[in-house]
Amino acid sequence: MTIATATFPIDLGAYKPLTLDPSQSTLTDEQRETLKANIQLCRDAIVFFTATGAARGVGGHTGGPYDTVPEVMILDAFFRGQPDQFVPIFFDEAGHRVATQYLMSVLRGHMPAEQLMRYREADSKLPGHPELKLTPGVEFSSGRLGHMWPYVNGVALAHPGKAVFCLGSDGSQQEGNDAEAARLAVAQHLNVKLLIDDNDVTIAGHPSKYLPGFSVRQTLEGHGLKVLEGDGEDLDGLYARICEAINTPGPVAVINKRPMCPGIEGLEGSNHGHDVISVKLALQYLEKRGHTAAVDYFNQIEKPKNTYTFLGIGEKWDSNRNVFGDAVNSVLDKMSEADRKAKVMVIDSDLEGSCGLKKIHDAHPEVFIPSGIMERGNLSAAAGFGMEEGKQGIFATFAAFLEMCISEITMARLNYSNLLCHFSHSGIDDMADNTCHFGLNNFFADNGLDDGYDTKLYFPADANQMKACVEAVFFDPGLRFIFSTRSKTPIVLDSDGNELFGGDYKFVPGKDEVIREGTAGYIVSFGDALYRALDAVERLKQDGLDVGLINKPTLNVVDEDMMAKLGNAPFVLTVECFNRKTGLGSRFGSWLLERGYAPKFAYLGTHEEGCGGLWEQYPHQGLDPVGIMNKVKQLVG
Ligand SMILES: Cc1ncc(C[n+]2csc(CCOP(=O)(O)OP(=O)(O)O)c2C)c(N)n1
Repeated sequence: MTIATATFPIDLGAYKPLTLDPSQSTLTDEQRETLKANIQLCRDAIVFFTATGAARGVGGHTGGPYDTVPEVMILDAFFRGQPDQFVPIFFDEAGHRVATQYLMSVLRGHMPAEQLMRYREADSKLPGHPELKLTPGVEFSSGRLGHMWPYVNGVALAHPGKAVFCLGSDGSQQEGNDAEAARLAVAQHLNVKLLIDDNDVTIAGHPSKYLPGFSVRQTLEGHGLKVLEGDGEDLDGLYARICEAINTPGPVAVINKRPMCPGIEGLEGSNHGHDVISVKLALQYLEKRGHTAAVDYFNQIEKPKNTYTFLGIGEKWDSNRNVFGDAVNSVLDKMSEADRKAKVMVIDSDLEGSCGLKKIHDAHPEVFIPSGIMERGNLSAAAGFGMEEGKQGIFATFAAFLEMCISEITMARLNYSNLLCHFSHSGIDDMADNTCHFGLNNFFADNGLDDGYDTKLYFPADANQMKACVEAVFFDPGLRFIFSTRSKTPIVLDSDGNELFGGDYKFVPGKDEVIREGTAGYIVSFGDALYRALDAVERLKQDGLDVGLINKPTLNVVDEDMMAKLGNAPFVLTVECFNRKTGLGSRFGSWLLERGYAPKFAYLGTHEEGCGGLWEQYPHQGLDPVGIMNKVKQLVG
């Protein structure tokens, strides 16, 4: 584990609280030198403490916060110099740049610098995106792209006479929300100033390549904003443009062109700079900058590991989000190229590497569209492709963003689309990104009426079941949603140690599956909660409590035979990673009652905001085997 007593190895005391006045649009030599020193210091600090996230295996983001340091330093000096002229908050649309917020919190005296060395660690209160009221000094919540500018418009309306800043990015500008925000800002002449880092880098690549024709400047000019574009690394020019933006009433966008990670060898201009810097490159950078103590600190960091041994599973763990891509490929491989092109279209929203679509991109580029960060539009495009019988549109992103697409899903259903969606990063496991990235409300996808066009929700439990599920439902008509987690899941075994979903297993939509029989009562579970529930069941059996386990891989279809079996059991406990308020448990009790069954009943699910970190999210929610066993004992006791 991290040595908690170590001191922050870069002297943040060297930070010089500068005061600037935007009515003076040129910098004195002294101001310029101070700004430059502050920028370098903060960039070094960001490289250092975000890399501790890489060293601990909790990931993170370096390039975005590193890039935008110059504008943040200028704002900090304005906020100090003219506090009444501004809402003094560094609102940021790109919440992954949270390192900036944490660093500014330290520089403003809200946290000790040492806290930064626990970036993204469980229970450190430094999760992957800013969360208001969680972290001292953090003044807003962010993390879903395109969700902040519209919000900042409201802040500006609430503070007439003050300028409100919003740090933006060429990634967040791709979201439709920002186009709406632009129109409102222009129509209402809101005093909103956007500082947009236009580095031509997002996660999957370069917008100029995958979205040719898209121009942040032309987009915003088209909406009627005044745009001041220039080189973000030219400090005098940047300063002058920000001053001009402040001195011009109404909405202004200051667009700052720069390569990703300027000055970081190995990352400059690369989309790998979006993610956390590798320890190797960070050491190289810090060594070159003379930060020996920072370099030495990495020797003390140990990757935390979950050492718990789960019962009922095989040795192999696999990543179902990638297995989805492999499984789609195995269907596509069997089709002719002409057939594939005519019948299948797969569209990405800048997350192909994370949600398994890259596998399809690599194997079958002829059916693949690498698109922008435009989930709503991309889902609708997939649905439109699948409007005709025999055609399938395939869409994928993180489950958190399913919440954005509910209306598009409704329209896809009303248009009788054939749409196969993969929402990876469902639930909470391994989510250092924390609460704004939890995929909790996946049942919202089943938002049609009883007589509506077919909609099915599937959450396979392991790699075998994912393959079987994709194969079984690929050509089905209707809306199909397949869920997977960020984390790997183990292969589920039967009581004899054989792979439960291996061999000639066939996935049958709508059918619940007995994983273990039991006489004391049943746990009903699915997805990545299933193997944890299985471990609990095995241990309870060892303790003499004969609890059974049911897998419910089709989440939204009642299996009447299984209901009869469960209804006559002494208790039913549902265990899931989804929101307790909207998940399976919130409806399973009604399903039992309306059939005249009344076993003892309880339901476990995600019910609290996250604790950061990786697997630690599960015990934090009481969803780990210990939490499950305790709940069972409560029910039977
Ligand atoms: C609504 C939404 N969709 C997708 C994501 C996942 N995501 C996080 S950052 C990112 C790319 C961001 O690019 P940009 O904002 O330009 O940041 P930079 O790469 O410059 O750090 C994506 C797609 C998200 N956080 N929110």
